[in-house]
Amino acid sequence: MRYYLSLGSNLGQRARHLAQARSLLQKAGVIIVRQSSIYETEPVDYLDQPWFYNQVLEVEAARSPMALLHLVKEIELRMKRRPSVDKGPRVIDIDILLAGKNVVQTNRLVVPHPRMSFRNFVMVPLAEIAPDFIHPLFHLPVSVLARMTGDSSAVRKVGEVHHQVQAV
Ligand code: PH2
Ligand code: MG
Ligand code: MG
Repeated sequence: MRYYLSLGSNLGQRARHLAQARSLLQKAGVIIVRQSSIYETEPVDYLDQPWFYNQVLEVEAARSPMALLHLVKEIELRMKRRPSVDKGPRVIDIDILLAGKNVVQTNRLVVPHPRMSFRNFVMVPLAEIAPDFIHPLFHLPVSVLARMTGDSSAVRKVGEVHHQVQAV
């Protein structure tokens, strides 16, 4: 199944943490199909913390949404993410944004991610690699939703990347 994942880090060597997360995903058999540029982003929700590096990945994974959630939690633990204040600083955060056109609503996982459409740090990188993807609940393309976040937090590109990573 095709997924979109959001990566975030705001502690230590942020770019290296994103790279390590991508590499651990690949080692677990997840294929990174496209990746956005990395953006430096102003914190939202919990404001008194360092700026983040954020990136969005399009991946192909032969796993159910719950199995992919299990894997990303394992990678977060492996990268020594320690419990912190809710929405506070972290070495790595890996969130499942979208699982194809599927809608998942369980206690442990909600997809599409319920806050994604209100966050520039998600929608700007997502629109870079998937502008035409139709949000399965709002029925609008990502490029349109990215202009409707209502979020005024700053997002700036750190480095350009080659979007195409692996052909499937
Ligand atoms: N993650 C949060 C809370 N706030 N702000 C930015 N800019 N980037 C994030 O990844 C982020 C955040 C909780 O996961
Ligand atoms: Mg998060
Ligand atoms: Mg998370």
